[in-house]
Amino acid sequence: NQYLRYDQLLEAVNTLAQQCNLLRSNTCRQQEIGSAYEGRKLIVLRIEKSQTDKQKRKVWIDGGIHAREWISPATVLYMADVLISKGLNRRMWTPEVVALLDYYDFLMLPLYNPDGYEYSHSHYRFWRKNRQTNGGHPSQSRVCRGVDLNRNYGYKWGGSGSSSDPCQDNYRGTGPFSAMESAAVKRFVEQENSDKKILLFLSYHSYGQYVLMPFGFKRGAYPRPALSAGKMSCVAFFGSREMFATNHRFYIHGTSADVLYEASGGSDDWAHGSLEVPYSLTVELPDDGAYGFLLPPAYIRNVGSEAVRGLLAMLRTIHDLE
Ligand code: 0X9
Ligand code: ZN
Repeated sequence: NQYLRYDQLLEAVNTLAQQCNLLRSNTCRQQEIGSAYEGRKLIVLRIEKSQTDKQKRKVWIDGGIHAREWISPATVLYMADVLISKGLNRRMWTPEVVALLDYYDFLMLPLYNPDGYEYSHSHYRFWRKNRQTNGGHPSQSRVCRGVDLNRNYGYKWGGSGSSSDPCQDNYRGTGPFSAMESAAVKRFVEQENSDKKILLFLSYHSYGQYVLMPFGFKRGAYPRPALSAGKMSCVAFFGSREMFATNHRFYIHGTSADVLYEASGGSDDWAHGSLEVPYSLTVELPDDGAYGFLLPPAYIRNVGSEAVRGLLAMLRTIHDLE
């Protein structure tokens, strides 16, 4: 019902993890994968029904990489809640979610950019980047702080749609993974994918209502044929179709560069291009511009429910394709 502050959000994740383990012991774990520039924790919630099944594939889900996109962390938290209650609580469970937790482990980072998120609550609502100082920059202006974490990834870093100017909102940083937050995520995701177990990589943003696939760094660059060919667009389409069916909000699907704009150094491009994760998508949550980033909290449940149904449809589609 409301957009939580950083402390409340970590408390909510903690509560979820406890509930999860009451329903089924040793299923959820919180992992501190690193910290943000100002010291706030980066917490991944692992939902893992069996630690011994070596066949299980993994699903990575992150939210809140951009500070002002408040609906994103709220939605990722909502999705974790639904996976746990419908997958583990026998009073609520639905067979599809129960089966899902048998097939996949979920690694969820609801709040990627806690410093920026707090700043967008306390000082400036439309802040986007993290909050690091950009060493040696002569300007005292506060806009010259921060790195756009979604321009800081190592695949095709430094190309179009990213800026070398620290005062811009899409500042790419001094080099690939120069930001503490993205470096922590890189380290963790690479380690989790050392056996190529990540099947689906999802990043939730707002706003615009898109399901975006690689590549974003240049127009006319498409997912790797050997890994996915047309399959990824099929997954994007069925995800957007299901989200439309839920609340009649229409999502456009396509490659980022083709349907949105060229932007290099994004997480989705890195997951697919460098890590060779077969399915990598960025979801731009509602709305389509009426409220934009200022989406009222009354929308959280709606957006959460369509995001959950979209996720299930994407996983169902992947299951059928693989
Ligand atoms: O520009 C972005 O980082 C994303 N849009 S947003 O308005 N939430 O900032 C889109 C990223 C799409 N992916 C790539 N360009 N790789
Ligand atoms: Zn974003």
